[in-house]
Amino acid sequence: LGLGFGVAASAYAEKPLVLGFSQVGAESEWRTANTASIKDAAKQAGVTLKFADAQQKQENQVKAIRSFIAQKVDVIAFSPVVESGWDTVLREAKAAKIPVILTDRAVDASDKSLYVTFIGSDFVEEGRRAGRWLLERAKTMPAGDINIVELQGTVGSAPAIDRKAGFAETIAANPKLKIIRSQTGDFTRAKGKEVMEAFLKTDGKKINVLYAHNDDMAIGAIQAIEEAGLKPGKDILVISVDGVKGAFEAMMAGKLNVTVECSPLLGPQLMKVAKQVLAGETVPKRITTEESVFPAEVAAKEFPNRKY
Ligand code: GYE
Repeated sequence: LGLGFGVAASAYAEKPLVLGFSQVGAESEWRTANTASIKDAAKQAGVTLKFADAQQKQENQVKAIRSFIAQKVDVIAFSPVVESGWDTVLREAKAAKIPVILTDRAVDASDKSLYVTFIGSDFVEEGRRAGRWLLERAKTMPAGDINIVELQGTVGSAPAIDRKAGFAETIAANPKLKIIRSQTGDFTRAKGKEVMEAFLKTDGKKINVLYAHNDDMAIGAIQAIEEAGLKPGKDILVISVDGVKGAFEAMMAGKLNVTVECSPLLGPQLMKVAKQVLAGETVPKRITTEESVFPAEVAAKEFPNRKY
């Protein structure tokens, strides 16, 4: 009997998995929902989470990863702020035999053995979805050029590079669609507003469409459009990506025309994969999030179902 208890007790005493997570920052509604998802899922899964916020700086992420290596965590996960420049620190993790999981954003490392898997959205497809919405809408617009301004995400980040590429590739099907200005707003409301103000100052009357790489920049830009005496959603069509609650509110107010969904709720999947990796199971190299598109017409109906 004593032995039986002993076995049970040691099973309970199993050490919880220690996960070091380096987050990009807190730049958007998407990001805060992503952080909440990871923290909640860690608690649910009994994972000990060491969480570091990099304030959108790669050097801070490198420091955090090095400190996770020094602390000998079981698994490291991070959402790389930009795509390039990770080889050295990833090699350090590999040398320390700590598996690395990428979440949300990709790296451009040529050696794919430097990470186990990448969990996140297909950003090129998101850009294409935004483009397809506009191609359809363009059919109902007056003859002549349709001038587009673009607010890009963080320079060098996977979502900015891919959302730009997918959109450009798609709208190329209609030569009337012209991107007249394209600049980064770093995924924040404040910068989205600031850059849109500059666009409006130089090209105000010419602008027919705004394509923003995330909802927060679109929301900032909407404010700039209103302050310039124009109607967002009407005088200037507004397209964005993420599908956060703020975007649904803007759609219900008639100020945003469409948002392409990008789910930040990656926490549960990350915990599951971290456990599988630690148990020595093989996991797919790429785990893609499933998403849809929400035009303003369905916003009121969908709003109560939104989880972020
Ligand atoms: O779209 C944006 C955030 O990497 C997918 O980062 C993420 C992007 C998201 O700041 O709002």
